[in-house]
Amino acid sequence: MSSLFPALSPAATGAGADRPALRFGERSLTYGQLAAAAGGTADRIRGAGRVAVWATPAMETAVAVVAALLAGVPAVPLNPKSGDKELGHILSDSEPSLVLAPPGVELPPAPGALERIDVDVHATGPVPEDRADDGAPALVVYTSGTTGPPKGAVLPRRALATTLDALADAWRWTDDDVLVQGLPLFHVHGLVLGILGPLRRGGSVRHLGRFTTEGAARELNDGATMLFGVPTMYHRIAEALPAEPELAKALAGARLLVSGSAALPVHDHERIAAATGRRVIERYGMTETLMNTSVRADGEPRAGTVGVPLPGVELRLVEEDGTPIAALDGESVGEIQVRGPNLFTEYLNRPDATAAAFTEDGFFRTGDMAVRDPDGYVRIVGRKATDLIKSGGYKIGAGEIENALLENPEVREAAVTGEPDPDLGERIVAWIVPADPASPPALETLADHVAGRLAPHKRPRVVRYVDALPRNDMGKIMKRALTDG
Ligand code: MCA
Ligand code: AMP
Repeated sequence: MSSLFPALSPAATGAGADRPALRFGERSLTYGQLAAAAGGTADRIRGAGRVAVWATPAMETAVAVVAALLAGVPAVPLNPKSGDKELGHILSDSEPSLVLAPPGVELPPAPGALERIDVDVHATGPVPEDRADDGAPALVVYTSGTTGPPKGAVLPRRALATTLDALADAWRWTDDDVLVQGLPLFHVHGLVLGILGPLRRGGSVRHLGRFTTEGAARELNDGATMLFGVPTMYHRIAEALPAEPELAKALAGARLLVSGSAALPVHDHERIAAATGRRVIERYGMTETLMNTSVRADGEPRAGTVGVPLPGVELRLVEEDGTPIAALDGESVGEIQVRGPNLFTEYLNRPDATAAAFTEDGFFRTGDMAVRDPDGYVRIVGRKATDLIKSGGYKIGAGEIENALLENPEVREAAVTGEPDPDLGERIVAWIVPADPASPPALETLADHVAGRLAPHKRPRVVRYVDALPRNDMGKIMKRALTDG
């Protein structure tokens, strides 16, 4: 039983009430104002079973999530761009008793049917005494698997606290730090690291609403000390640097530039280093595990590595049969398995999937393949499942998209793969056997279909028409045989 946000306690806000906490564009809240707003909102949701949060990239989302955590009520962040099918699944699976949303925002039918509380960022109420247990659920974050709909990873308060404190240790992250970021707030990266992180430290965050290189440059040149982003954002920075001297100056002056959610290509690392004299550091995590490894602020930011295990995280590489690989030789490839207080407790309503995710001795099977260098640095070299695609830092399951595509009458058969993309890391490719070969469905039709049902980031970016899908004797689609030309 310990407070997740010591800086919001009445004692702390007495002395530090005027310290900046959150800024979204023109709107900002000090610690005193945030304590009052979250306290007021917490008061209205106390006793709720679970609350959904309509997670727009806005102040209301931060206030809503902090309020839920203060009230000891698990929060389920929803992607406000999710389509009907995805929203329907998440809501029927997580059964929130109400939804917290910004005033004036229209909700689609499924969340619209729930009791709604408009988040008032000017509300006032006392910060409740933090009584929840460390093992109590704090967040349920939905994450895609290879097949089927997304699973809700239940993250206990302990995982949030330990991962953020481990990052503070690794990054020398303090209350003097001012973070700038433009990440979505319905995933761990933007929400846990990018909002709850600064608040746990007593520092501040400026959220850009949506990421732009100009926004990042402006804030870093105006006092921000850290930048968090996915590789696509750093790729866009690398592309923009030659024409934007303000951006080079901004990055050169930052205390820490951190990339995560997917691998940052060495080429982008090198271009940024050459133009700014600064190296981006990478950390490696997952929705289910929060953060596992990082290059430390005082460590060597070697391109292509994600650094060393964070304090409290046990990490091992194992062979196919589960035998641990002891060698730190930079060559022996194994699956990363992790154990520690940073882990989730379960997939909601999915005891089968939860059981399959852990080894007998309590290690979580990440599905990521890696080697370890002689000094212990972890180098991720691939993924076990070809049916998981990382696009723009979002994890997307091929099966989920295939199912959505098959619901379109113009599609007879569908297979989805990821292929390399310089901007997104991987782009989603739909291989389609059209119902009517004489008039195959256009890419735009399929993209709209998937965006409207699931989410825009899950839409195919490329479509390839085929007469038949390559299948093995068992009838299983051979994805590796699906290559362009
Ligand atoms: C385009 N759009 C559409 C359609 N086509 N909307 C509906 N239907 C369509 N057919 C809209 C999109 O919604 C978007 O709107 C705009 O057009 C541009 O789309 P897109 O090209 O996809 O966006 P982008 O600007 O290229 O996005 C790149 C991005 C984004 C900003 C880097 O991919 C992103 O925010 N990635 C972050 C992912 C992330 O946080 N992952 C963390 C999970 P609009 O512009 O209005 O949105 S991993 C994690 O949490 C673990 C723990 C970890 O390790 O971090
Ligand atoms: P998600 O399920 O969306 O939380 O994504 C987690 C996955 O993102 C991990 O299993 C990795 O495959 C990938 N990932 C996260 N950070 C990194 C990184 N720094 N380098 C390579 N892959 C990463």
